[in-house]
Amino acid sequence: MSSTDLRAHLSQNIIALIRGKRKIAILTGAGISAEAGLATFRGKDGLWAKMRAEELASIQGFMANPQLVWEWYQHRRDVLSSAQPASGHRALAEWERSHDGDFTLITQNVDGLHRLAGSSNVLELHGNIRVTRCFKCGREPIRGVVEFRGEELPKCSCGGLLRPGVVWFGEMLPEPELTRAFEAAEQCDLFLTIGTSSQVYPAASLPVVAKEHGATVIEINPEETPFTPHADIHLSGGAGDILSAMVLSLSAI
Ligand code: BV8
Ligand code: ZN
Repeated sequence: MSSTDLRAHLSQNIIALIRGKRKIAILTGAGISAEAGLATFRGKDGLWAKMRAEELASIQGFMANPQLVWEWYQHRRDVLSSAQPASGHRALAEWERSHDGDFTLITQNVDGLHRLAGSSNVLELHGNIRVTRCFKCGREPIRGVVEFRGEELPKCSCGGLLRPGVVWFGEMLPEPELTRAFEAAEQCDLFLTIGTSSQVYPAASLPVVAKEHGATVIEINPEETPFTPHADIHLSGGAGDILSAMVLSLSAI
């Protein structure tokens, strides 16, 4: 669909609906960063396609093979070092700036691209890949960037192994981010779930909570997900195209 058709399609039935909403909460997943060149997890050529999630993104996986896990995260950090926010990230930052009301951006992504695009009220539910902390004492090393280039595994001053500051399977999500995310889902009158396969909990329960509390829920994804049957509106397409057209139409008088 061309962007003008998309705008026309959006303006007839969605812009009017969105314009009237004051409390907006948004959940993003890897799909919004796919357009920045970052692989998703469960897509056909996704990060999990070659290896099992549990081997790479869990405490057991790290303890069993810290080198493999460090190689994987170092590779993702290297790819991220040249990535720029995509049009979807930029559109959400623009929308937050121009919105008159509450605007909470909840992300499962660990790439930091929402903040880089200028979004300010961002809740990183799964941590940030650029952060490093000690597996043993939890401290974040004061020295600069920690890298793993295949030799000695990075260590903390306490002697513990350092690890990426992300949330692995079986780990609790950070507070107060998680509490604020559920508060935003309960109190919002519009919830958008964008670029996520809606399979990882507790993040995947946020749009369900929003719906249960009376919000209008819009899903933006080129594919259907387990949440699609529960969405009020499913916009099938890329985050960048749809959000750019949406924000452009919202800004038109
Ligand atoms: C926890 C590490 C308490 C960081 C990740 C309740 C029910 C069932 C299971 C559980 C539950 N509670 C807990 C669990 C277990 C588990 C879980 O949810 N398992 C699932 C798989 C069944 N959850 C946990 O362990 C969480 N911890 O709850 O602690 C606890 C503790 C012990 C026991 C019980 C409870 C921790 C979850 C975090 C795990 N960490 N990764 C990293 O390396 O990045 S998971 C990984 O998946 C990433 O973090 C990622 O953020 C997350 C979600 O993936 P998506 O973002 O959705 O990406 P995906 O590739 O799947 O989908 C991309 C989508 O984009 C697709 O739909 C595609 O169509 C779309 N797309 C593609 N292109 C575009 C697009 N969309 C728009 N535009 C495009 N251009
Ligand atoms: Zn330590």
